[in-house]
Amino acid sequence: MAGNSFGQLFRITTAGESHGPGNVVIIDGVPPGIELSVDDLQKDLDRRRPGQSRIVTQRNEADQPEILSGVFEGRTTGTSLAILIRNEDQRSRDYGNIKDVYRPGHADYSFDAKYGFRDYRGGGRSSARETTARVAAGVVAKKILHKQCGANVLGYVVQVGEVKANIDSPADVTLEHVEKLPDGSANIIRCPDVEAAKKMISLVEQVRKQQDSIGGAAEIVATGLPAGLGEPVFDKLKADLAKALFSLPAVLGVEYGVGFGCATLKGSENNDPFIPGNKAGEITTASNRHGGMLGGISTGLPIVLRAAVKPTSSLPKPQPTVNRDGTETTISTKGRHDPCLLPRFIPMAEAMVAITLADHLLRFKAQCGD
Ligand code: EPS
Repeated sequence: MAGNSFGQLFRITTAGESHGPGNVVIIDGVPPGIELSVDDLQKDLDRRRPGQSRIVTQRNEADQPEILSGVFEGRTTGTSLAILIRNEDQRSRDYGNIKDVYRPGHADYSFDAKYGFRDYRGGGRSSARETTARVAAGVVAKKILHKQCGANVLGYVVQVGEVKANIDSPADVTLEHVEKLPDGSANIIRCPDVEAAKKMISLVEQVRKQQDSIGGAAEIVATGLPAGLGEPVFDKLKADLAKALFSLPAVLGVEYGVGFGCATLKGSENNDPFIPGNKAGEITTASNRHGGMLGGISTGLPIVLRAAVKPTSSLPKPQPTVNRDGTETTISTKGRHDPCLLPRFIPMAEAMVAITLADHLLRFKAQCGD
């Protein structure tokens, strides 16, 4: 009922709020013997953490994970793995004025309508802060994918406002392209098309000056997976990946492969022809409009997904709204917010995709063997 768990054989359960003591994840189903350290977790947590650049929230937290159980002498034991990330830099006083007022675009109204009251500090349980726990779990999932089949999951920004990136071959983008510019400095927007990245950063800086925010889109690519992940009906891989991405805050759309572009295509234009692969007996397709899944089951081609992320709802700019008794008022949100969610969305999206794929890989192996 409560919906705080996700997955079957690789199962995560999270707890925590933006302004509580911390966020925690308990992971069941981690195979024994996987090397795991706090430093491994920190790498992706650093890519997600607030305060990492001038174009994200300036709430400054180190997001250092503590492994509470499930690891002994640097390797997973196979028992439940618990990871805690403490909250450090909360300023709950910023939220005193929204206790009885509904911030447009936020979950304030729907939480009150459901529970009768809410933790109004930050976003409470619906805060992006909760994703610290998922990113930590995502590191474990990435390790399982890599160890068991050499698979890799990588995300990057493809659109901010009207600025679109030109990515010729999603499967060839590397972590280096996403994190660094050619001069070695940090690619703070996480768009591998360098010209588009510059324009995106200027746009984010411009909307921030206007006390506003801007939306965008991310692409997430999984390579190196075998054919066969996903179940035929309700647990299609595409359905579980969509649920995984839609469970992240601010996601308004998910598509894979040609996505909504299929609406204008004829069947003969959309079908990817099957062809012999490089190795004897191997089968592949000449193109990848199907985004690596057919019948909701992986084909072995790269899985290519996109998520549309809304502009941050919290704005310093005054917006009309109502308070709890329905009286009209205006609100200007205090606190420290991202003018664009996309740069920090990337590790969150990678984590949810990796968690889903690790679960389906374990399920595939359990039923169909190696
Ligand atoms: C959040 C509000 C902002 C964000 C925060 C989530 O922080 P503050 O509570 O200081 O206003 O910066 O996000 C994070 C700190 C994070 O790690 O993602 C909220 O609405 O809860």
